[in-house]
Amino acid sequence: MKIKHSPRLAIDSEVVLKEAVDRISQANQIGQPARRDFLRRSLTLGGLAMLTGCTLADKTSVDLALTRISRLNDEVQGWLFAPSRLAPTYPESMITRPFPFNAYYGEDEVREVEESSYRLEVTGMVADKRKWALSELRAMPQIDQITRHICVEGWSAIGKWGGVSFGSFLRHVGADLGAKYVGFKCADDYYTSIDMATALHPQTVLALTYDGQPLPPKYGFPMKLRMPTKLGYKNPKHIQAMFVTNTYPGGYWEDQGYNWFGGS
Ligand SMILES: Nc1nc2c(c(=O)[nH]1)N[C@H]1C(S)=C(S)[C@@H](COP(=O)(O)O)O[C@H]1N2
Ligand SMILES: [Mo]
Repeated sequence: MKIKHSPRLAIDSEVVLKEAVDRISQANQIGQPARRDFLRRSLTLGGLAMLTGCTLADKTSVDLALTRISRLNDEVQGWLFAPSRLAPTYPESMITRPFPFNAYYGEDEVREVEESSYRLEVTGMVADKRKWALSELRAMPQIDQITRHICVEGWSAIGKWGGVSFGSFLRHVGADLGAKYVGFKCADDYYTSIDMATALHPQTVLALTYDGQPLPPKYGFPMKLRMPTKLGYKNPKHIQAMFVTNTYPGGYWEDQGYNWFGGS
C-alpha cells in the first residue's frame, strides 16, 4: 500500500523543525538552566510534540519531551563545536581573587583526598588500563592557561590552571579516540562525562595546579578536568577514575535535567 503524504502535514513539520532549530540556536546563546526554561516557554506544545514524538498528556511525558529536546540540543552543539577554536585567555592581572568555590555541598564539607595513597584509575576503551600516582602525572609535560570559568548559577571568574594536556594523556594511554565519551567519577558523589571532541581540544587540561600551586582541596585536589569550552558543572573536581566508552554515562546535574553537552 502506498503511503500518502498530506502536503499540509509536510509544510507543518518543516515549519516546526525550522522553529525548533531557531529556538535551539537562540537557546545556545544564553546560559543554563535559563536555556531549558527558554525552550519550555518558546517552543509551541505542538512543535515539541511533533519534534519529540511525545504526547505531552502529563508531566512525565512533558519531561520526556524536554529531555529529548535537550539531547537534540547536545547533537546540535556537537555539530557546531569547532575542535580547534580556542576559548579566550587573559593576563595574570585579570585573575579573580579570591576565586569562588562551588560544589553541590558547602565549603565546610570539601573532600580531603590523601596524596600518598591516591591513584587515578583509567579504564574502558584504553590500551593501558593502569593506575596513576600523582608524581607520575607531574612528571609529564605541563601546560597552563588563564581562562574564564562560567557557572550556570550566574557567576563567572577568571583563573589559572596548569597540568597535563588531556589529549596528550589520552593518546599516551592508548585511548580509542573514535569512542564517543569520556566519563569521570569523583571522590565526592559527583560524576560527569564529555564528548571525545572536547576531550581532545587543545585547551582541555587535566589540571594539577591552581595559580601555580598544587590544586587546593576546595578547587578539586588532586586533580580536576579544566575545559574553558564548557560550563562549570562539566568540569569535574577530585577525579578518582575515568573511563572511555560508547555508552552514554550522564552526570550528576545532567541526570537532573541540565543539558549534557554544556558548551560555554
Ligand atoms: N567533584 C565535583 N566536581 C564539581 C562540582 C562538585 O560539586 N563536585 N561542582 C561543579 C560546579 S557546578 C562548578 S561551578 C565547579 C566549581 O569549581 P570551583 O570550586 O573551582 O569554582 O565545579 C564543578 N565540578
Ligand atoms: Mo556550576
